[in-house]
Amino acid sequence: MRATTVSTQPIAGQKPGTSGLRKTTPEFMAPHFLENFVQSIWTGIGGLAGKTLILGGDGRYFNDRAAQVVLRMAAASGAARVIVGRDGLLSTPAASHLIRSRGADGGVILSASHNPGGPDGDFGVKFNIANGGPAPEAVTSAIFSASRSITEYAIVESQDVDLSVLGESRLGDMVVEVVDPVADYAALMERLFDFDAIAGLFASGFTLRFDAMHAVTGPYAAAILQDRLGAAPGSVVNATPLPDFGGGHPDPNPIWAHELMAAMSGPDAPDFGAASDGDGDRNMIVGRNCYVAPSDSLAVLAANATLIPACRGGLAGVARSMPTSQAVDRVAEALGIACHETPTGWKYFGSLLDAGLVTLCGEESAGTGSDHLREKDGLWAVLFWLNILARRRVPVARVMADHWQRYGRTYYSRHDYEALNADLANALMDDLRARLPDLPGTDAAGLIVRGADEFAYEDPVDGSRAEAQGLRIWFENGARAVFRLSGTGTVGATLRVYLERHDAQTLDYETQFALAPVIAAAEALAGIASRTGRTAPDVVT
Ligand code: VG1
Ligand code: CO
Repeated sequence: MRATTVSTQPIAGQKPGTSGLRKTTPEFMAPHFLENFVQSIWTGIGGLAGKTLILGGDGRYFNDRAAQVVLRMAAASGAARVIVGRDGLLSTPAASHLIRSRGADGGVILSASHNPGGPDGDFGVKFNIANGGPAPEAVTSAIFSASRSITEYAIVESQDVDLSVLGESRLGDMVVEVVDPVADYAALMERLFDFDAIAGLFASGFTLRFDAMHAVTGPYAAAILQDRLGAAPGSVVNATPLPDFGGGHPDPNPIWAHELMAAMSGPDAPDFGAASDGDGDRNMIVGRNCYVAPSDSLAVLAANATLIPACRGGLAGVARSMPTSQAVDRVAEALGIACHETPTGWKYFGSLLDAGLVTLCGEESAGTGSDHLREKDGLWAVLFWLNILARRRVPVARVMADHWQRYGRTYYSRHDYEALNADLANALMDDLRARLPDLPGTDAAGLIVRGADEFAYEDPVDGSRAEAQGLRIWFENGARAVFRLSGTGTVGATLRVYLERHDAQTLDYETQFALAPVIAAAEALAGIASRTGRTAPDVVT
């Protein structure tokens, strides 16, 4: 088989963001775009000769074509073996697990995660390293710099590899091994959780609705929740991955998973509801008439961790991204364990997990995970909750009420302003950043500012530093507002405003009401409405 060298030139904008490179699908499908980026990955990791890679994606539009390109380019660059999920599918956590369990050198995940898919949607490529986790900053910058000086890429000429049949074939000298995307992952889940207890819960009549949002978790959830654990057939809805996610937005939050939210309200609602995102690493948890905020979910998992077999011996420590609420800090304090605060994005948890410093970690954006692999893991979080409920045998609402009773309630919300003019958004951040030193002691719509800074992080394991990770403002009543620009969008800029306030007395406020003073203070400080003309956020979670 002949490897062809194709001349190309650098294409601007191939800088990986919070989680891989994301662009609109047409941009990714433009001539040489994907090929340039894939070749830049190979260069950025020091070549592919003799290496083994994992490959899979979330099934979105262009997943199938892109998988064939990656295979042909891996063969041309001398990879020894690529292990691919059947039909080119793998959830992000399943890919992370396979990298680890098969001792691979890394993996390519074809996904733009929670971004919509389809010919007019988004596409993305992520590269994970040998520990199973997202490539750290040093690797993504090497990839980016390779993309800026690329002159050619190598690709073999061949027919498409048939990815619908399990087993091995060859592409030139490279072995292509097609594996069941679910099997290894399901076996891992069975080792971490008490499947007998969860099966007993379902046998007792406990009802579930898992909304796969037409994304990659459908086959995983059906196999594990229905086939192995005995949830009633039909408990997993929207279970078939579709190239455009059925026209939906595969982002598990009350806005985009409104169908699930509606199904979970009222006396006849199922006992437990959950949803996941495009690539299966996020989770939304909702009980009957009871939405669980992601930051609270992380805190509840930490507080109840010893109920699952994998954590029977306790937690080494926990970690959360900086904008995530401090609910889990309160649990860590009570448990006498460390709570690490990292920048947004799963790549920052990897070294802490590798070093055994933390067992659980999570983000406010519906991501939770543990040391079982190196990505956040949607279905894992669902099973964790089910294991807790199987042991405690109380409704979700009661778990939350008990938790708040003990730790107080950390009211929390994120307000997103999407598709802003990028210059305008940058100017808003620049101006606020410049004013940070003068803010302490000033009054912001009635709240006195106690402190303000720009978050920077030094990794305690490898000493690497990440600067400019969000503007933090604390108020005298203990409330906090954080301002950050998203690193996953594909159009303009998205401003995220993270709002938080702890209350030990009143536990049943409506969230936006409880946060009203902090929302007003954030507006007074940043002038979002006057600068952007937006009077309300596009998405409130
Ligand atoms: C967002 C979330 C972040 C998450 C990232 C990837 O990033 O805020 O917490 O890790 O998406 O999630 P940003 O930069 O847009 O705020 V996923 O499931 O889309 O890969
Ligand atoms: Co995701």
